[in-house]
Amino acid sequence: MGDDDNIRTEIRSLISSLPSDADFQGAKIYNYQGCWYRNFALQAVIDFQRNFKPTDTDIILASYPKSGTTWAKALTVALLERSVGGSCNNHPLASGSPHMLVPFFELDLYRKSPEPDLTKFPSSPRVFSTHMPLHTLRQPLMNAPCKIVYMCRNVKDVLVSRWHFYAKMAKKEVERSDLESMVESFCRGVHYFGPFWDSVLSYWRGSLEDPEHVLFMKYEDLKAEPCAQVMRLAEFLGCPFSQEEKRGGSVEKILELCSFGNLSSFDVNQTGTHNIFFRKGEVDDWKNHLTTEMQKKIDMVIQEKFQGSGLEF
Ligand code: PAP
Repeated sequence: MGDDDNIRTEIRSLISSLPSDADFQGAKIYNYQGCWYRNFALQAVIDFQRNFKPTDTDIILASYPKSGTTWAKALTVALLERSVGGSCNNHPLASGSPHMLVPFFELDLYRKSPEPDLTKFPSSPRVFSTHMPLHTLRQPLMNAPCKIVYMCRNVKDVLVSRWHFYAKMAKKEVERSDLESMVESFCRGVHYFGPFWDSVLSYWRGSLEDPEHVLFMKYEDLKAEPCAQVMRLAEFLGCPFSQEEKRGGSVEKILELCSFGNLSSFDVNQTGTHNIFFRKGEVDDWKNHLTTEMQKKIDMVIQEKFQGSGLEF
């Protein structure tokens, strides 16, 4: 089925008025509110904006793709469900992948239906995810006091992760020419859910303006100081660890439950795609793949776009 087949006439005419370009694979992408989307995701974004009704306790996990979304989803589910007990085998994460437990607005819920039934949502509080930039969420959230967590990752690792992911999806070996095209489209700012810097900066500024409702996290920090970062996340979500839990090793248990090795070993293949979200899970793997020329190009763009923001990679 082609990208256009499920797009309603009304949305088609709206989309046709938007700036368009092609991503690194040559697929058509459209710029809506400063962000690039394929048309099926854009239809879902518009339906989400029109129809989503927030509740005060909603949690939204946001990220640019390949920044640690799966990990953030698992950690959030594990933090909220920690009364379920210590055994890994009877935990919701053992029978449902993080992506099934925490659906994306634009890639799952509103992609399937313009008005999905959210009354039977599996978790309470409801936990959603998105790759949309913060300004696109503002209008539908209507100042509801939702908690928004943004996971950010070094863009060079993001690019390498995406390159491998793309090859896995296309069921082929990684090809250098694809990586070159990705770096090119990244530096132009013309890529799915990009520009990267607009995604990151929207949430970075949001977190500075409203730290009670927007938490900015880094994949690298989670790797370097996992306990401190998980406690920070729990605090932000309003479910801090008690002293007794800390003494009992609850933080470490959650980290173990959500570790790369553990999550990737769960047999949760209902969607058949669980394993494509796990590759290496390391920091600085880009050093094994990017040429010096690619690195320099990316560094120049990053320096220019993040200058003065206070954010460092
Ligand atoms: P998504 O945006 O498509 O949902 P996302 O989960 O953000 O994907 O990114 C996948 C990356 O997170 C992979 O990185 P890599 O290609 O560099 O290896 C994946 O390995 C990594 N990842 C997934 N789960 C974990 C985890 N529990 N701990 C650390 N890294 C993880």
